[in-house]
Amino acid sequence: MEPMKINPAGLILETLKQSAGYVSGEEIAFKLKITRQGLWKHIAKLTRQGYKVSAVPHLGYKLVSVPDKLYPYEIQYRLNNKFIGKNIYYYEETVSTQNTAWELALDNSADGTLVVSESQAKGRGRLGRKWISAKGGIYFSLILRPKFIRLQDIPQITLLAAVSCIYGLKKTVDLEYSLKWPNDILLGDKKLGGILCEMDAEQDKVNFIVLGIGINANTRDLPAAAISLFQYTAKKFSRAQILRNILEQFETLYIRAEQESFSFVLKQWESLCRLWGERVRVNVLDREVEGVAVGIDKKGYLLLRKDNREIETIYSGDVFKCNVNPPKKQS
Ligand code: BT5
Repeated sequence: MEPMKINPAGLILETLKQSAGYVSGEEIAFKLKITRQGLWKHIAKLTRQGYKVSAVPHLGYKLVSVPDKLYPYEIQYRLNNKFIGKNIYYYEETVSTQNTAWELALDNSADGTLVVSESQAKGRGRLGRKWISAKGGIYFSLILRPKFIRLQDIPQITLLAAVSCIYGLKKTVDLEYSLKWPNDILLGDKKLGGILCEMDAEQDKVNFIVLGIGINANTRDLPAAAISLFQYTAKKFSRAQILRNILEQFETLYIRAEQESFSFVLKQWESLCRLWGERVRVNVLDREVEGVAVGIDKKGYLLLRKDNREIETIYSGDVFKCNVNPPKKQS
């Protein structure tokens, strides 16, 4: 499938969005250096994509409504970024944006390239778990080629992404979001989104990172432990706007981490996590550990105070509050 990129249709949209009233066809055609017939074809294409454009003889064109789609020109409209999301590959459906992004990364796609899809046939979480990816959600992967990140810093990219998601979401709609170690974005006590960080590395050198994020925005049917913005508020949101806000927050934090270090991200992450002082159970691959969550260390790993008062550092696993049952196992 061919990716969708910014094209004259995007520029026509931009012109229409900037005007409250009608814009004459002559004016648009002149601005874009295309014929009136060419303009008409692009408008027809936009209409097929779900845009409602009013066309009135002698007056011109006016944008009436925009579909809730993650089209590149919707994401990039007023995107205030230097490199994150400057290059976008859009799909109606992919197997997984992680797979597509990985192939593009191997094919030398630029730092900050975004792969976004309306749905995924086989969206995945950590350890090959399934990520429900029905239409209405936001599914995307970023290709990152950081020069400043060493292998041991990689978990902190997940934390940085999580903080960006909360700030980006808050900018769109201010709700009770929080974070759960290591990669969950919660709304109330249910999972609103998740982050998957995969990388290509050799020895201490990180070649590229494929950072995948899934957010239940306008999704309807989800399991009991999950929630979408729509389910929580009974309102629909512009997914393109949410994604744009997240991308802007991500670039700001990423550049700051490059200039300073990750320590500010760790502080922000800690302040957005509601686990501290809670008794939790952690499933660590082949065993279970119980204790009180007390914080994260300088590298972003979870610190657990066990009953014998020893502090154990948890490098990976799934955390559950002791009064909450873990969700049923999925393949
Ligand atoms: C994650 O894994 O939370 C990472 C999810 C990353 C998804 C994005 S979407 C774009 C990109 N392309 C992909 O293929 N993946 C990334 P983990 O911590 O392992 O959580 C997985 C668990 O979350 C599942 O086992 C379910 O219990 C639960 N789950 C599945 N789908 C969900 C959904 N849509 N919302 C909330 N929880 C879900």
